[in-house]
Amino acid sequence: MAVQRTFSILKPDATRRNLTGAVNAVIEKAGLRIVAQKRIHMTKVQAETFYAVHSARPFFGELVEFMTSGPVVVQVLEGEDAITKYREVMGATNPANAAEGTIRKLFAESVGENTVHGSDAPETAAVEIAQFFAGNEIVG
Ligand code: IDP
Repeated sequence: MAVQRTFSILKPDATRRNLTGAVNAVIEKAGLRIVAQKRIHMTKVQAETFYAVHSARPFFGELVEFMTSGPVVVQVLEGEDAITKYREVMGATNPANAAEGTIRKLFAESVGENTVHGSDAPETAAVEIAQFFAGNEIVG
C-alpha cells in the first residue's frame, strides 16, 4: 500500500476539553505524520458544505451546530494506507462500539460529539483537504 494523505478534524469537544495534544499523541503513535494543521472556527456554511452528504439525515442540524460551537483543528495526516489506518485509530462512530485504545473509545462522549473526523476514501480525502488547505500549507 502506498503512502496516502487523509483529512482529519479534532472536533469542538476535543478543543473544549483541551485534548488536542492527547489526540495528536495517539495519531503519531500509530505512525501517522501530521503534515498540515491549523485551528479554525468553522462557519455555518463551511460545516454545511463539509457535511453536505448528510444533509437529509435527521441529525444534520445538530451536527452543524456542534461543529460550529467552538474551535476545531483541521489536519492532513500522511502515512502508509493512511485513510484506513486513521479510520482504525479513530474507532467506531459511536464510542460505545469503539474498540479499546481507539481515539473515540479513549475520549469521545457520544455518537454526535465523537472527538474526530477522518476521510473514508481517497476521493473524499482529496475534496476535504482542498476545502481547508492550500497546497503550500501541506509540508510533508
Ligand atoms: P464517521 O464520522 O465515523 O465517518 P458518519 O456516519 O459519516 O460517521 O457521520 C458523520 C458524523 O455525524 C459523525 O462523526 C457524528 O459526529 C455525526 N453523527 C452520526 N450519526 C449520528 C447520530 O445518530 N446522532 C448525532 N450525530 C451523528
